[in-house]
Amino acid sequence: MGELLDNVNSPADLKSLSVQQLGTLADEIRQLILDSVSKTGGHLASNLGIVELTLALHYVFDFTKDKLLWDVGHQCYPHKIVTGRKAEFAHLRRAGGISGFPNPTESEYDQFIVGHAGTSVATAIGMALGEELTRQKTEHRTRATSDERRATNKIVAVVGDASIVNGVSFEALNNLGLVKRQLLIVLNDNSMAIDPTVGAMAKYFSRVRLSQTYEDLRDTTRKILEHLPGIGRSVEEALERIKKSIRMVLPASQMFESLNIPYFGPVDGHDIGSLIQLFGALSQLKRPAILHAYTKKGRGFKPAGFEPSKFHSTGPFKMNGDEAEPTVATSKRTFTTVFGKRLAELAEKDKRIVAITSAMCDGTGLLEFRKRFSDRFYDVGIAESAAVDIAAGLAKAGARPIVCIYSTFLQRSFDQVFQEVALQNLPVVFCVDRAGLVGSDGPTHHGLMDIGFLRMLPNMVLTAPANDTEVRLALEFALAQDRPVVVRYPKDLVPSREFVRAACSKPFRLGKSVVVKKAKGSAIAIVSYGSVLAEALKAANSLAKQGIPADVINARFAAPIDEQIIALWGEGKSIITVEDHNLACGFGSAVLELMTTKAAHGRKRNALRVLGAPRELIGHNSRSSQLMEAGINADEIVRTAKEMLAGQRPVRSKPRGRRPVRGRQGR
Ligand SMILES: Cc1ncc(C[n+]2csc(CCOP(=O)(O)OP(=O)(O)O)c2C)c(N)n1
Repeated sequence: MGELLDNVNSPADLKSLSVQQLGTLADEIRQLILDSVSKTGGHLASNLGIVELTLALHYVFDFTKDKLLWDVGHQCYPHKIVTGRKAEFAHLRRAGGISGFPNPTESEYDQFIVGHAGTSVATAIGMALGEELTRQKTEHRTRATSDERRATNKIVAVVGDASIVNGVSFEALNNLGLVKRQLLIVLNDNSMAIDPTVGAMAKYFSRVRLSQTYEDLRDTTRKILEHLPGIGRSVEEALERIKKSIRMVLPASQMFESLNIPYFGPVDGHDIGSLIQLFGALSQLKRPAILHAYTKKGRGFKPAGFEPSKFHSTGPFKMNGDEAEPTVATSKRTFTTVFGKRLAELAEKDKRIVAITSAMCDGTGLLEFRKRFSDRFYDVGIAESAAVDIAAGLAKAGARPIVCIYSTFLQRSFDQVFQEVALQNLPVVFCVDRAGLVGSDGPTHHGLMDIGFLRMLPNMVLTAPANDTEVRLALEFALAQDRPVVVRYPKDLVPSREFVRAACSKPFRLGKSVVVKKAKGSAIAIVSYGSVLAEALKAANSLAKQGIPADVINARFAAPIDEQIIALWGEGKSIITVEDHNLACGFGSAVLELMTTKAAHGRKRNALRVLGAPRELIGHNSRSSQLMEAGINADEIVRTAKEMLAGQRPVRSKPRGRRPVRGRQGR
C-alpha cells in the first residue's frame, strides 16, 4: 500500500505526521485509488484531485464530533481511506463491499447517503441549526458551565464548483444568514463538472482563475493567515484588512460578499501545509465562511489529467505506458448509444429538434449530437429544474426539445414537468436514461421511481422500448406526438439483433401493446414493460420446456395502458407483469388500477374498487364540487358499494359530474 498509509487506520494517525509526510501520504493514497479503481471501476478524476484537501481537513478537524458533509459524494474515496476503510477498497462498489458514495451505515464519519449534487450546504445549515437547538436544550437541562456552553463542534461542507451553482446550493447560500455559528464551506474548484463547467458562474470563476498566478495564491494564503489569527477582531475587520492587503478585490469574493458570506481565497488546494493553517484559522470563526481552493482533477495520473471527463467515472482499465486501456470490452450498442445515434439522424432531417442535458452530455449519449448540431445543443449544467423549463419554453416557441436526463436526476424536476410541461400539454420529449437498476452506483442512482411520478401527470404518455429497434421507433413516435412523451430505457446493452425482430419492428401506436408470443392453450400471460421483455421471453421459453404454455406481451406503454392487457384477464388468463421499476406506482400498479376500474369479468369483479382523483385536470371550483367531480364523496362510495354488492356491471369508468377542463387526456 505504501509505508505511511500502512500505518494510517484512522484520522488520529494523521496528527503525528509532518507536512512533508502528509504530502507523501497523499501520493500513496492516490496510488491506492488508482490501483483499486483500475480493477473495480469508479469515480477517479475527482478523487485524485481532492486528496490534499481531505488530509488537511482530517488533520485539523475531529470528525468524530465535527461534521463533514460531501456534495454529490463521488469524491469521498480519500475520506473513506483515512477513516478506516482502506482495506475495503478491493471491493469498492461491489456486492458486499463499500459503496462509492458516503453512507452513515458504513462509518460514523459519513453523515448522509448522497449521490445527487447541490445538497451539502443546505444540509449543513440544517445540522448547524439543529445542533444549536439541541445544545441549548441540553444546557438548559444540565445547567452547563460557561466553558461547556462555548464548546460547540464544527461543521464543514465540501462542494465542487459545478455543484455550488446548482439551484439547491444557491437557495441554501441565500439562507446561510440563518446560521449564527461556525460553518465552513470549502469550494473545491477544479473548473470541471464531468465536462468543463458551463454558464455565467463558470465564466466568472474561470476569469478569477486565469488572473491568478501560483504566487498570487501563496500571497493570498499568507495574507489570510496574517490577519485571521488575530482572533478577537471581528470577521469583517479581518476581511477588510485581507482585501486591502491583497492587490485587487477578487470578483469571486464580490459574489459571495454580496450575499454577506465572508469569502477567503483563492488558495492552492494541493498545498497541505497552507491548508492545515487555513483550516485551523477558519475553524475559529464564529460565523459561516467560504474558503475557495483550486485543485486539479485527475492529479497524479496523466490520462485522467488530460481527459478528466473520460476518467470522471470509469470502468476497469489497465495501464499501457501513459495510456489507460479498458479491460472490460465496452460494447458500443447500449440503449444510450442507439438512442444518441438515432437522435442525431432525426435531427439531421428535423431542424426543430433541440437536445438539452444537465451536465450529462456523454452519459446520455449526446456526444455526436453536440458535435454535429452545436447550435441546437444546450448543456445547462447541474440544473435539472431549469433544463425542463427551458424545454417547455422551447416547445412553446415551436421547437421540438428533447430533455436527455437520468431517471434519478429527473426527480429534481418533478414540479417543472408537472406545471410547465404536462399542465400545458407541451410536446417535450423526455429521454429518460438509467431508468431501472443501475449497478455499482447503487441506491442514489437507481431510476426506480420515474413511472410512478410521471404516470399520474395529465397528458403524459409513458413508453419504454424493449430493444434497439424499439428505441428508434419510440423516438420517432415521441417526436410525432403533440403532447409530452417519456421514453425510458436502462443502463444496459441492447439485446442481440435477432431479438424478436418481427414483433418489435411494428410502429408504435399510442397505448397499443404488441403480442410477442402467443402460446396455444396458454393459461398465463407475461406482460413486460421495456427492456425486461428479454427476461419475459426467457421465462416463457423455460416454461414451454416444462410443458406450460405462456403468452408474452410487450406492453410498450405505461400511460395510457392498453386495455387489451385487461382483456386477457377477461379471457380467463392469469397475468404476470414485469418491469425494471419499484412495485409501488409502477407499470404493474397501473395495470391493477385499470383492472379495478374495468373489472367487468367473472367472479373477481367486485373484489376491489379504488376511488380517488382522476389523471384529468379538475378546474377551479368549490372544493365540494371538485370532490364531487372526482368522485371522492359519500354518494360515490355508496353507489360503488351498492353496485359491488349487487354484482352489477360497473357503470362508471370516468369521473362523474362536470366535464374535465380539457378533453384530450390519457389514462
Ligand atoms: C442533481 C445531479 N445532477 C447530475 C449529477 C451527475 N454528476 C455527478 S458528479 C457531477 C459533476 C460534479 O462537479 P463538481 O461539483 O464540480 O465536482 P467535481 O467532480 O469537479 O469534484 C455531475 C454532473 C448529480 N450527481 N446530481
